[in-house]
Amino acid sequence: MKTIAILGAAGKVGQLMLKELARMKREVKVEPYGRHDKPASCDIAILCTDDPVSEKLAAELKDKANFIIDMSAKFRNDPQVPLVIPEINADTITKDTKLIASPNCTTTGLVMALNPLKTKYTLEEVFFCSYQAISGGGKKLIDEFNTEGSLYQANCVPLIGSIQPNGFTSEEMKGLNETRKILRLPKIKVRPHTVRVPVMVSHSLGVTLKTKEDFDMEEIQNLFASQKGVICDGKIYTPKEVEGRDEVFISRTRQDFEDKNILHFWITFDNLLKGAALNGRQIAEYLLENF
Ligand code: 2RA
Repeated sequence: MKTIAILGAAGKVGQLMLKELARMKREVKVEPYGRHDKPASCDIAILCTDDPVSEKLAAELKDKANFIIDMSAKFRNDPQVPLVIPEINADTITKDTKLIASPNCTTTGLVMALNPLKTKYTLEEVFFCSYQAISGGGKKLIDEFNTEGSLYQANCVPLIGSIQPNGFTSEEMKGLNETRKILRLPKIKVRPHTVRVPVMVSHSLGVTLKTKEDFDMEEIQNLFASQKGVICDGKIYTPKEVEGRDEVFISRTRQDFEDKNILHFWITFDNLLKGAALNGRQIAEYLLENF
């Protein structure tokens, strides 16, 4: 039986990953480890750790694990490391791949929506404003939110991650860099704005997309609906309704009233599932099925 080691199993992401691995399509042996444990050899190691610990573990495990899946941001921009959403770019994993990165949650929802449109339209520019759940900030933010007088209660906080020298936040820069890498569109312009809102689970994004060609709205609806892992059925979805669901939900699709090559829509999805643990499990399943 194949063995999957979870590093950082006691943390929030690690706990979610353990729960998610219980949903594996095939039977596997799951071995939970702490962040500083030294695991035995395994088929797949999943690093549910922060950037510095992931860097250390990836080096330590390279001869012990056939594949390493890293859930942190450490390797996402490394050109040698595939950044994978299995429905979109599993083909970037080859037999020589050792390390695979799983993307940022907000980027995941965005690219799941953009990917099917890429086949028919030239995607030029995307603006998004995110409405990100408290749970995305982990235990630390959940505890802060539950403290009397927290800034995050009944409020919107337009700061996620750290401010970079260019004035954007680290979360916003992930939206740019990871979108370009996953979609293999190095020139797409991404205009991000990320905001924390008092919702416990499920991230949402208001998106405006500009393409070279004018949109055919019937085709747009069909393209969204054809993407595996996406639901776009004409209903309006809110974060509360999609908590615990695997799919990315797209609604409020509408063509701009002035420019026919501009499309507006709303995305909402469970940030802890497709935005994190579910994507990790899907990468593991892909590896077990194909290598
Ligand atoms: C957040 N995107 O929601 C982050 C989680 N990695 O804060």
